[in-house]
Amino acid sequence: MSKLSPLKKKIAVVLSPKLFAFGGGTKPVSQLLFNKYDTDHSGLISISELRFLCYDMGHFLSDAQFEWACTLIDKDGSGEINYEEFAAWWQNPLRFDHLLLSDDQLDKLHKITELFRSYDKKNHGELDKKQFQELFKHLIKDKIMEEYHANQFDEIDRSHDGKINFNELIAWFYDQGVLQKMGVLPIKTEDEQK
Ligand SMILES: [Ca+2]
Ligand SMILES: [Ca+2]
Repeated sequence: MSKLSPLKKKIAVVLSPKLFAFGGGTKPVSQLLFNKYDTDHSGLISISELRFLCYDMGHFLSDAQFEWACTLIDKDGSGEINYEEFAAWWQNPLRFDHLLLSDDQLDKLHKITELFRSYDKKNHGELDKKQFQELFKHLIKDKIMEEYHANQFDEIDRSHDGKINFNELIAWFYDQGVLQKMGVLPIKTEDEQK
């Protein structure tokens, strides 16, 4: 129940971040920012453009944190960030908290990386269906995943190329709450941050 008067309510709506527009447009902030930092207007944000964006917003990331930022935001592992990927990250109130991992969190992430690599026998940076099933057995044994997830290969393979790269696995882990469970991301609700 809001205690705001009708006029104040109206102002609150006008100033809500989703509707807030600058430059006279009515595009969402995420779209305006995307366009601003896509400096070469390729329709994608490159890794160097992302680095500039973070720095420009006052967040200086270490190399390890920045590498993680690319993994987390570039969900399909294409090497660039499309608008959909950018908006999904930007709309999360914890967007920068999720990038600025501590050494302890990065250590836990490293364990996932090592595990993924141990099944990527030929260092292709991605796992085929058979390799992924092997990784899956391991994750089930470690109680990170459940049996019923076993048939979700196509869902995890965001790029639909029949292979699962590390970014795709992380994106799926993120959606399933696995990163919190493993201590890579803090267990905090979005409300606690506000
Ligand atoms: Ca991408
Ligand atoms: Ca893929």
